[in-house]
Amino acid sequence: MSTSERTFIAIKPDGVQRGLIGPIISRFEQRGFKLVAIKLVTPPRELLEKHYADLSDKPFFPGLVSYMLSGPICAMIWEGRDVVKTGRAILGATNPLASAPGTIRGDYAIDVGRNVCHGSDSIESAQKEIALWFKEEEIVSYKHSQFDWIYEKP
Ligand code: D4T
Repeated sequence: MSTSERTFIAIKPDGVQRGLIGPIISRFEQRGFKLVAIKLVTPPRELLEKHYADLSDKPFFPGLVSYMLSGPICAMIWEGRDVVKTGRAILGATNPLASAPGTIRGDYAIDVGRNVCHGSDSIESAQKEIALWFKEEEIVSYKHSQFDWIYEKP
């Protein structure tokens, strides 16, 4: 388990339109994770089709891609110990009705087709998604900071 583990978190168009960027960022910050990249994007259809390639044969795929094209997305990379698994826990179950209260989806959503946010489901997916959504120069490093990162001390 590495302190430099990274995950890709996206606030989907419904989350952006509903003013949930701040609350979602707060949950990751307050938990102790580090924001290393962030941008608002309206990605091309091809990027979304690659992002959801594993779901391309599902009946909900066309609707999913249209929904993801319906407005800006807040794309982020968060870093920290066990951030992939813990990030998914912060988001809650894919179907918001199965998400526990206290999770993002459990507090803000009821519809699987409008589930506010996305989080990588494995370290391998995170690496692929980060490479798909971000250029290397868009990711910051805290390594040269004057101070240690308090949460990463042994
Ligand atoms: P994302 O990728 O949005 O974090 O979702 P998950 O990783 O939690 O779940 P997923 O890949 O199975 O689903 C991707 C995306 O499709 C939408 N969806 C899903 C939908 O509209 N209808 C459905 O029946 C399912 C299962 C929601 C998330």
